[in-house]
Amino acid sequence: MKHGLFITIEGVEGAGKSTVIAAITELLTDLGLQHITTREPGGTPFSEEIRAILLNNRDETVEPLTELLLMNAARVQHVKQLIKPSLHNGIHVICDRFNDSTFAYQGGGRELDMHLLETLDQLTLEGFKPDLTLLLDLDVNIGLQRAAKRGEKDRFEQEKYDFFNKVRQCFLQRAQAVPERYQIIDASQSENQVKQAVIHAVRECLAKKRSMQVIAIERGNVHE
Ligand code: T5A
Repeated sequence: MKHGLFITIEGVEGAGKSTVIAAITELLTDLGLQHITTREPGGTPFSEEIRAILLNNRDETVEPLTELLLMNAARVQHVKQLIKPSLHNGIHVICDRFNDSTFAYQGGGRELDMHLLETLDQLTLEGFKPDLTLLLDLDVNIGLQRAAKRGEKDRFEQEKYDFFNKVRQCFLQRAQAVPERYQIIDASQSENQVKQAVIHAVRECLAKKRSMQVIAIERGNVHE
């Protein structure tokens, strides 16, 4: 039985997610491990169309519930069409944002009812979750300054400090509640220090996975 690792990267705008994903890709390539990188919202052609709808600036106000439903719709497609089939083929999947972003942005930032989010999350993912979530924690102002260097702001980036601070606090609460799945990384460190911390966490996760597979093989539970 083959099964890849599912690793998600989370954090506020400009926390350095794209930067660390490049470092993880380099590590997995050096180790000769098959992997893909993907992102949310998005990841499949259909979900990328939903991403454009969600991120484009527009005059019409987008209702928080509309936003929530579209995030989850894109996720169903992404998980069923790309993430799960890749994992089942032994391919590691590195995903730029996943369901923690929904809890942080639509729950924390937009203040939608968390019970509603939990219900939709269960409907969307049926209990499926990442093996490891790296939370790049960063002061909101620093993140926004870094993100601002990129040019035109998308619809989310138009939000103010208070919104992103609620997002950050929600991420932290979720990570602190389940420490075995999350690694909180101080993203205010230099790029190199952040990359080293991320690589250490990914190596540990790979080692844990390997030792679990060895135990399963010894017990005769796995036929490779
Ligand atoms: N969203 C998403 C929801 O509301 N709900 C959901 O369920 C989901 C899935 C997606 C938007 O959708 C929202 C959240 C988002 O607003 P996105 O493009 O995925 O948008 O997210 P962004 O956060 O906008 O992505 P960014 O590209 O802004 O941030 P990154 O990837 O975290 O940052 P990165 O790596 O591009 O770095 C930004 C800059 O900082 C520098 C880099 O060189 C770069 O210039 N940098 C550092 N500088 C100093 N020190 C370091 N340690 C640095 N690391 C990076």
